Amino acid sequence: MPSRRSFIEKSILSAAGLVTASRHLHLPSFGPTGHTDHLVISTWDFGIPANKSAMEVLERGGSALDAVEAGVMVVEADPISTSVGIGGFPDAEGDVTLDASIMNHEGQCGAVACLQKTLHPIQVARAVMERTPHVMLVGEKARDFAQQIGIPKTNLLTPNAKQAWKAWKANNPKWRAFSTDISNHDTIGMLALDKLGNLSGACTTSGWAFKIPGRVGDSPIIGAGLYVDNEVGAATATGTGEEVIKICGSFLIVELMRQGFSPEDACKEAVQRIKKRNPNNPELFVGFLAINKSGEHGSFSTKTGFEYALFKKGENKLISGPF
Ligand code: SD4
Repeated sequence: MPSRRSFIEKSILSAAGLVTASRHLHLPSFGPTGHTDHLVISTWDFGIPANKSAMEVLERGGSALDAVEAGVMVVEADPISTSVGIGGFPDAEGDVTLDASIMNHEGQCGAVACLQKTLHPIQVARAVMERTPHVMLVGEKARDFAQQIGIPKTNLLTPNAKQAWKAWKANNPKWRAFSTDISNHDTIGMLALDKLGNLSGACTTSGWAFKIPGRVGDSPIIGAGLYVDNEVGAATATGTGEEVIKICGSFLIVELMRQGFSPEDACKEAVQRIKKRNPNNPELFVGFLAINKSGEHGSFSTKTGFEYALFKKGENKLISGPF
């Protein structure tokens, strides 16, 4: 039985004859309980161990929110990853600064930006959501807040990252030649659907390698790097955050799914908008990942090379996304 709201939305859609939306109209198949199996999906190959941790939470009946937090924390704590948490490449002055956001099925959200010396920025983002009336804390004051809630300081600059920064600095004394190459853009964005059919998402990164100090990307910006609407679906982004912010990428994708786009078609439309704005930049990388309320998933990226990890029905696999 459709709700009054969805009936009205569909009627308006047909009455208006919205060609674009109806061309993509996609009716998700719901299981007997109103949703399909629980699942977790996340960007890049480090999504595999992250999904594993998140799925353990979902399997024991935990919430999607707890799952995404536990999942991304695996990558935040991994010093090998040079684009998330400890081991992340620093800014142009050699400081590792982190951006993170989290959003739950009630539309509650929290974020931190330009946060230093904190092993798990996602925990601070969640605390902003749950323990303050605010959505985002930034910089030194975000670190003060982390201290107040008992999160100790951690040095995040590993010897490997320091060496990479020194090598970069030797060739870029005036912070000029920033690269948008795919190699320094590897945020983890994770979306989960739990056994109750609720959605949540998390996104965490050290951002653009050797960025201008103070730069904040899309990952902590709700609607850009992450968005969740429990009636519709969820989306997250990786890649050049400036371009994601300009089109409100994740919010756009969720709104397109609301109009009937499949997750993949919604991601593709977002990518096409970015491509249209950047006709002369074939190297620009942005990738989107989305799931809808019935657990269907999809991705799309501006160029080849994007992969994501999907854990569903006992199988945790890496998928090459379309571009
Ligand atoms: C940013 N989108 O800061 C983030 C980081 C990234 O893959 O590079 N993601 O722009």
